Amino acid sequence: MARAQLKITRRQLLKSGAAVGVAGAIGSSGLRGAPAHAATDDGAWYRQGQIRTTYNVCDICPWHCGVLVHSVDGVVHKVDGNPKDPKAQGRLCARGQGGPSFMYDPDRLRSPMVRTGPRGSGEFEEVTWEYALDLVAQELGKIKERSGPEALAVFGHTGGDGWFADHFAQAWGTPNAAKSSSSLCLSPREEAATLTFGWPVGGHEPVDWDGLECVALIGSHIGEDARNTVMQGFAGLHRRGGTIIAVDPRFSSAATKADHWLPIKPGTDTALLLAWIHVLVTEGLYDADYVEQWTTGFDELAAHVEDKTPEWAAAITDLPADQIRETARSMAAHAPRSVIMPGRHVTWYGNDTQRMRAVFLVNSLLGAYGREGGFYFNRAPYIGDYALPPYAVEGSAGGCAAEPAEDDDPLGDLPLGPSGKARADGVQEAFLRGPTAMQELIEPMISGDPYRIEGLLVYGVNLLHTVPNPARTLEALKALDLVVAVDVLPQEHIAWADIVLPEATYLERYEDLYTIAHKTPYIALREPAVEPMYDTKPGWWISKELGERVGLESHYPWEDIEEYLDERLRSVGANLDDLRDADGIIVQDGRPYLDDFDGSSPFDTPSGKIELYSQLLADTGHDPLPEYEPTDEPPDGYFRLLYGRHPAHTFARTQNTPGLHRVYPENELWLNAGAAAELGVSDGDRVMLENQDGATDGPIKVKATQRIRRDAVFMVHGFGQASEGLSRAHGQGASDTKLQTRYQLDPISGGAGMRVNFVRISTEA
Ligand code: MGD
Ligand code: MGD
Repeated sequence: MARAQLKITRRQLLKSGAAVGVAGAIGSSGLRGAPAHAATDDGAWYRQGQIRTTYNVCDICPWHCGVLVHSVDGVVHKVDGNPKDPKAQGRLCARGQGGPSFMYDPDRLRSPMVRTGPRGSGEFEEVTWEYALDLVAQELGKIKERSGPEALAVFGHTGGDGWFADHFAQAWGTPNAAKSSSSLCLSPREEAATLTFGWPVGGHEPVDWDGLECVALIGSHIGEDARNTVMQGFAGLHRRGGTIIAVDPRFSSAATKADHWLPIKPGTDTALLLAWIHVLVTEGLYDADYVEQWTTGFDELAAHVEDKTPEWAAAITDLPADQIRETARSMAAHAPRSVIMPGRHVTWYGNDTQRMRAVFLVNSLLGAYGREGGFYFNRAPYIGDYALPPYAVEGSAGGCAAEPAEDDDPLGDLPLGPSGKARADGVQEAFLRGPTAMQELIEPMISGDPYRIEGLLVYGVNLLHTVPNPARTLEALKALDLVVAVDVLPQEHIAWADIVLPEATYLERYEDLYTIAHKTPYIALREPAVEPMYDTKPGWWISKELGERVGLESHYPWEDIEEYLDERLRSVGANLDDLRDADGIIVQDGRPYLDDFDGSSPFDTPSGKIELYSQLLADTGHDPLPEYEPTDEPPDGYFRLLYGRHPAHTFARTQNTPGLHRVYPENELWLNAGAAAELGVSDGDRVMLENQDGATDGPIKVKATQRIRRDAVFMVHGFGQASEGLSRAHGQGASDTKLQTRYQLDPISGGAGMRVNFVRISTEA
């Protein structure tokens, strides 16, 4: 391939264009390419011309609601929830409505860039796509020749990560591909579900909200965790007078709507769950017929919880024994229309798979799985793949965005959720330790152990805000031979990249089809509403151009994305126009309840039943039944650092979005009012935080409140941005990540528990 012989030296690079500082290259000199009114509210955009409506899947958060995008004369003005979309149900959260503002953020990356100064200096020059892609291909080729394909790590998250962390990585031949939504989010849950039911929960938690009567929330802070469908379901339950039990050290938004708030001592939830099981079992409140027909290991579980009384748990959790008993009875009174939410961000203290198993055991005793008003079975839609040669390395990088479609028998078994491919191949053991853990790939970049990772391709991952211990990530960024970043904004890690490839936002591009495992499985379309702004390109195009340059042409045989999508849709008797005619969504039939299985078992475990006792865990040296393990206590003078969401922001990606920044410009430190008084700190004071290892961040504004226990503080994740290219977010609030120098590894899933850090408060700010 002629391109592969191209020789570009750094010296030539420097000559090929004027070097510019980060502010010039990725700075904030106003909108190029968009009319000035695009991001403003002049109230009359809909009178300015013909409204064009296109179909899309929101990418402001990984929940991925279907949206209608309204534009006039090539300017996007408004997005609405697609009424036909089973997730959006015609509505959209504040973040989703901020989509156009995200797209018209004047700080966006505008052009491919190559680094000219030292790593971290943020000095780049703008180059052409041809030049940037040739250079990436050349450097990748060197790594492969020198050290093999596995010396490249590929990190991915956000909507287009499949083109990179799945497709490109597998075709290229590296097993070192990871998604932040796995080991830093939901891998313990998916591991626990696979061990218990034989399949993971999947991207969309299958709570059957419409008929639900009682929900218990272990952490899950619905309302602040602003997933559209979940908020709609929760609001419906509240409206109907359903029972709400909120277990949270903080009086969260959900707790304000709850019948019972259990201000639990952080890290002790497994003890509470075991006591709940004790009450259900000893008081005969479990669904005995369901347990008999669909579960194994009940006797072992009953013996295991015999001494796990509410009094035992009360001493551990700081909760009254009566409240523990009363809430267990309340859940049982509504069964099977009664569930504990499976949770989503569950990497908390390192023993997280066991805590999640305990959640699933309670739900099983309530008889909730496959029952109306409990949990439905979420089945992935049938759709064929584009025919391709076998990959060099098989296995998805996992994560909630990766929802492999059911690609064989449309009437076949249950869906494959994240990492389901490993399960389908009959290698369930491989699931222990989950998909590759992102935080564990950092070490070989620094130490070379067990072998050196030399290159990193990072797509849509906010490296220095997402992975705990960013100081260690920085070390890795310094040690790597090649760092390529595909992003839309000048996030902090961009300054450390050698080559930056700016992607078009989701409103400006096509994507692979969204195949959503759901009660009614469905296929959803992302199409561009407008042309990409500046010199940005869609991820599918970047992946294909790169693939072709590194000799992977056979893995990218499609002419363009429309041909690719048409070919996949052919397997369901449709094409792109049909999908548009169907309002961007093709809905299929599911098999949501046990009754849909004609007596056969939907559970895919070795026993074909829900495994209350896990032989697989016993065989691999783990506790076959969940045990409570204490976590370290905060040292004197320190508070446990807790974190979570704000309804107007997603992770660390929206803090600079003009419309969302206005709603919540900086985070606050929730501090117990009594503790604040003892420290001499008042509401609104700005303080610095220092963690147990001496890492500092801030200043952050104190929210002195009775809504949090005395032993913990809380802040919204995603603030404390150091990138000067983010003109609004820069320097606002504090970063939880920078204070997370430690994490506790979950031995079963590989998840990184991040709530094992402590901070003390200094008023010197
Ligand atoms: P959790 O960690 O369960 O996250 O959202 P969730 O899955 O709801 O919830 C945080 C809550 O746990 C806080 O209220 C905190 O006080 C409480 N907590 C802390 N420690 C403990 C403890 O030891 N025990 C108990 N019982 N509670 C504790 C995450 C989810 O949010 C995820 S993973 C994604 S992908 C989405 N992201 C997102 C977003 O970025 N922004 C908004 N607005 N919504 C989002 N929704 C989703
Ligand atoms: P974001 O901050 O949203 O989080 O991890 P990330 O997904 O890494 O970063 C998204 C990145 O993608 C940003 O760099 C953004 O600019 C870029 N981006 C946005 N849109 C696009 C696009 O269209 N194309 C491309 N190429 N890039 C785009 C989330 C992860 O973080 C998760 S899922 C969880 S649950 C954990 N939450 C969490 C936490 O609460 N606290 C701490 N300290 N760490 C956490 N880590 C985990």
